[in-house]
Amino acid sequence: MSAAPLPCLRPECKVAQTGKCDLKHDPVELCPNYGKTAQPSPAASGEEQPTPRRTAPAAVGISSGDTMEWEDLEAFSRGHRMRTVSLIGEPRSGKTTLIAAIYASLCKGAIGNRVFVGSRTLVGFAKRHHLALLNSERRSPKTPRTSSDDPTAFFHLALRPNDGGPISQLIVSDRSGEAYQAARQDTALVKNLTELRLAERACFVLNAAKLTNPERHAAYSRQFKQMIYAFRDNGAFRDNVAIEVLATKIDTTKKPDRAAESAAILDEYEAQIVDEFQVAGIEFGFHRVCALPKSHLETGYLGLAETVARWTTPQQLPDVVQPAVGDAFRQIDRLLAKW
Ligand SMILES: Nc1nc2c(ncn2[C@@H]2O[C@H](COP(=O)(O)OP(=O)(O)O)[C@@H](O)[C@H]2O)c(=O)[nH]1
Ligand SMILES: [Mg+2]
Repeated sequence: MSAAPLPCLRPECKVAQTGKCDLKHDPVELCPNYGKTAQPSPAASGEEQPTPRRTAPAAVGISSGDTMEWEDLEAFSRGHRMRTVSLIGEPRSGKTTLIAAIYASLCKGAIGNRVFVGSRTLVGFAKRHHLALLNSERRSPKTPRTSSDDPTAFFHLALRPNDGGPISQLIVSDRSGEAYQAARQDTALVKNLTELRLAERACFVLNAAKLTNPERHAAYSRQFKQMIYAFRDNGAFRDNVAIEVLATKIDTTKKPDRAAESAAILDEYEAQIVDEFQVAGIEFGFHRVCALPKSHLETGYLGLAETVARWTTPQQLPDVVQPAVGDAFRQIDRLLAKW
């Protein structure tokens, strides 16, 4: 037989025998201890209590401002119509410096007629720019090497034409030149260059310093074209991709002792490459930039505004407006016909 429950929580209270509350509550039911039994503690009962489930508040993502990776870009693409450019080139061709130069130019004001509206990757830009230009104790500026282990980095810029046109959400990808070099040599690796499928515009960065160097010209000019062929012919790009060759380090070709010779080499190579790669239906261009005029200061920064303008030219979208119906039956159609 189980013992009757104690009518009071306080063991010294005699309410069970006398019917009177030790604490003088009358009626006894008013006593907060009356009719309650002490709960055995979990430790005393030996039972393991389930730990109460705590639901964490939903995490709020705070952008670090560094370059975007694939997951960030996927999230970004769900909310924005992007203009995508992939910078492609062998190591040390000048890809990262070009990005740093565009950022540096925007820090001073509009670039050509494109005004800065915003960026999700300002910290990423600032790091590249800082490392490209501000490393102390160096006799000349130097961009740190993009490591082959680094994932593809995506930079973002929101730009608006200063005549008030629509804002372009520009995304530029940068990755280590080693990955591109390896894929040129072994085309089985082309499929790993996933950022290229995303690109509306493939920008092959041509190192003009190497091209115009008599000792390196032959090998380099061949390898450069080989890279375009390897990627284009192995399905690296989407069907309607625009391809451009961007000859950078133009300042190195302007040194007075070899300027005429270098200009002739560049012109000839441009004519050759345009002839080979220009196909009907695909935009193809050859352009020149100087992103860091350290070899010939007089050249100055060159071609940056044109480059950004090209990358953010408003797209010609198909017209989806219904043609107006003449002499329409419905009032709404007649209204539309007036416009
Ligand atoms: N003279 C000159 N040097 C440049 C120019 N652009 C880049 N460089 C230098 O070329 C080297 C490689 O540049 P980087 O941007 O790191 O090449 P990446 O490997 O293609 O990203 C660095 O030392 C840069 O300072 C340029 O327009 N002119
Ligand atoms: Mg780099």
